Amino acid sequence: MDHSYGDPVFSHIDLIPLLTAELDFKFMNSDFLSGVIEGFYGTPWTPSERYMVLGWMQAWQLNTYLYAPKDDLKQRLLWREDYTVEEAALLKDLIDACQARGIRFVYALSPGLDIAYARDAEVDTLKRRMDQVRKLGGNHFALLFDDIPDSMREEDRVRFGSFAKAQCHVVNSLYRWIQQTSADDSRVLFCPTPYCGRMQRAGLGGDHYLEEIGTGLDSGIDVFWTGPEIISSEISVEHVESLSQTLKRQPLIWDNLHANDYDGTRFYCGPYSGRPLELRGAVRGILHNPNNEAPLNFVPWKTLSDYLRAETDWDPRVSYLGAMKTWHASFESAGSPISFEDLVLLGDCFYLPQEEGSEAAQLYIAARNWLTADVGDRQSKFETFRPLATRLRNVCAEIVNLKDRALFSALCRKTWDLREEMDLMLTCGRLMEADPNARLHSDFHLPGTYRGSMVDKLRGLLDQSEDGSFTATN
Ligand code: GDL
Repeated sequence: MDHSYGDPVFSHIDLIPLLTAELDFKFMNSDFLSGVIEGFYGTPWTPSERYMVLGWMQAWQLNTYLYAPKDDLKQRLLWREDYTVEEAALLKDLIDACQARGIRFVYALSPGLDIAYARDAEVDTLKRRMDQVRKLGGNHFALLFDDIPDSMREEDRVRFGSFAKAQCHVVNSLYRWIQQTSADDSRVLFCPTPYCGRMQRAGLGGDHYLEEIGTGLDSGIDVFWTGPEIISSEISVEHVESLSQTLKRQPLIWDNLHANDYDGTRFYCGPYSGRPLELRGAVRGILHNPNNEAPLNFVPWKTLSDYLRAETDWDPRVSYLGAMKTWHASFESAGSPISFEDLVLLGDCFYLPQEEGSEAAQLYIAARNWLTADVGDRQSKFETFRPLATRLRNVCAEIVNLKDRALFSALCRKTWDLREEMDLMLTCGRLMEADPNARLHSDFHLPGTYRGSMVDKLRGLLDQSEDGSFTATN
């Protein structure tokens, strides 16, 4: 299941006393689920990363951790296989660590890739798998049916007639069994096959899938939903209210706002945003599936916690700057110091999937104004761009000197690309400065090594326009 277990590493935890206050807010009580889903594709977190995450969660009163790494083989592909003794011991440590911090541990299984819903033995297998986790101390479970084949086996069709009914049968059977045999407060969470508005409109899972879930799934089971999209820049109250009618319960938000598993070159450290405060009253909870790189989630979770605690006013940018201020303490460099202002400039370049922070937006406009200017204006436009670009270049370069090597590892591949672009642009600017008609070239950006990947080449063949459609490039 996982890698080496060392002692818990509490890096950054010395920051926590600054952040912990006596908190007792409505959306932080334990019925309202708030917290973290380890639910991304890619390498699962290491034990020490998980301890760090749990420490932050405890400090920020996020009450639920959902164990669902897509690439723990026994969570998904090999869901029928028990954990070995060694793996079980690691899981027990994690469950204990959650309990010690007052965090609800939820264990997820994703059997949807190949489960035969009609076979009772499959339900028994799921019970056996859950029982192993229960013996380790876990008593909350999730059954996830996201990202699975949208076709049914003949035997399932004959017995149930629809995907939704087949899934209700399996999940209800497990729910009843858990209710009879577990602690009173055990929660069961369910992720439907269509789990966002776009999938619902596309009819994923078959006709009336969500209606059948609404009527067929026991009302005590929570249903996940990611919003209008898989990665939703906004989730409105109206959107979830209309869904609640269909589901006959309020949804539980699976929030992918900061997930970056779909693009290894990016990460998101912008604030939790695009969700009005009123959303909290319209859902059963908000669980956040974050950046793969655990250390990069400091600002996302701190701002999520601020959002959950906010009473009447909520300004994501203010929350972001406050969280960045605290995170800045982790950017101690063995080389030249990194200023708070430069960290914000860097953070603004890795803000949110559909949005740059204001300083990055300003830098982009300055770059565009310079490169599209008439020859006569170019120099003055370059003078606006140059100081910003130089600061950004230097802070990217300084990342290699971070004393916090876990933070360095998490950042270095992402900041490398940005530094390369700044280097190239500054080189071009200098050449143009000397001669407006100079041939632009750089000895460090040569064909093949720079932008030479197969992916880059393929990207060059299709242009995407703003409405999302593609056309072949000429
Ligand atoms: C998804 C996956 C999730 C993944 C995310 C971002 C859900 C319910 N499932 O669709 O595991 O990390 O997109 O790529 O969101």
